[in-house]
Amino acid sequence: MTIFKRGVPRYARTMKYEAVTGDITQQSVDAIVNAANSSLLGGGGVDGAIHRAAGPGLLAECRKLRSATLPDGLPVGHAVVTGGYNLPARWIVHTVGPNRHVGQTDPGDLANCFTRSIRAAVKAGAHSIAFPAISAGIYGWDMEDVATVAVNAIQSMDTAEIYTMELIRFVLTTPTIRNLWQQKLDA
Ligand code: AR6
Repeated sequence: MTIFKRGVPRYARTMKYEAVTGDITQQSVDAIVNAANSSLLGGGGVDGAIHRAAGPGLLAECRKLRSATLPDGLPVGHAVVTGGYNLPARWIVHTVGPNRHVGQTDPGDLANCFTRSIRAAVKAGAHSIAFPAISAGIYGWDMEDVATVAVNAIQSMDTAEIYTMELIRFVLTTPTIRNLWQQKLDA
């Protein structure tokens, strides 16, 4: 039986979650998420890797976004979509995680990064999305806290709102970190 909620078939598709070891720039998914900074103009960590792999078209689109719609930059916990350029992914969702080093310790901001990135990807038309461990690098959050916040936030989303999303993948850099995220998914 199909249950309808707000006009969409609630159980029309099955969402799969997975945690893998790898490089997010190499993921063949519809959208990858960038742990960016508010400037959107690149940086280190996964942001630097994504800009290098995507090529100069990405920076040009980010500059246009800044001058057209985001003159003050992208606020913490928000998300914006660009093209994927030279990446296998069609879209990049840029989000800005909270930075513990400047006192941004609210888990709600981090939760928003995950949920708003999924909403932005769904709106663009993505059926699959890959996340890095947002804020667990240069921004100084504890990896287990990030995994807990991410999994709880995503699993609390209204399924009707994101029913077209079929795959949510977390891309981690070591087997130990991957296993930690898998434990959160299995809990
Ligand atoms: N694929 C998957 N994960 C990666 C990759 C990769 N290619 N490269 C790094 N990671 P970080 P943040 C992991 O520092 O903490 C930038 O300068 C990394 O090991 O990239 O949100 C931005 O411009 C870590 O576990 O993001 C901002 O200024 C996780 O991705 C700032 O860093 C996130 O680490 C954002 O800091």
